[in-house]
Amino acid sequence: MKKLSLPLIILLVIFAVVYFQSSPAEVAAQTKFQDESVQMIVSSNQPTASSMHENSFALTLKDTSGNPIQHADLQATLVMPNMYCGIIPTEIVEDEPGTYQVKGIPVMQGKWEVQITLKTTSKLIHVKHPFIAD
Ligand SMILES: [Cu+2]
Repeated sequence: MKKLSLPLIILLVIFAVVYFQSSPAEVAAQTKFQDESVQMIVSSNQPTASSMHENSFALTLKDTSGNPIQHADLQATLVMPNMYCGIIPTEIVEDEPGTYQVKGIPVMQGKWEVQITLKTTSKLIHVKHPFIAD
């Protein structure tokens, strides 16, 4: 068996590093938030969103004891960071106790965020869930 040459090995290592860095945390399939009263998980329901089509995101809300938070005062918009192409409204439906579906249409390809605001009795919580639209 032929030995791999050192330059080839170095190249392979560089490719591996670049490859693993190309799936950065900023497009993670899930965004988790937790503070002293609330835990929120936001998940993309599709690996890559489709621009000009409706896409959805599942949002689960629990208190710190793990009980679902129902009828939450939630708002969410779709926004492209660093662009001025508009703030896209979403529809939010609670389909199971404490589980909400956020639906909206990203109007162009690129990097987007679902920007979520949860209003509790004591404060506003802001969570950003990044996603990519093709
Ligand atoms: Cu844009």
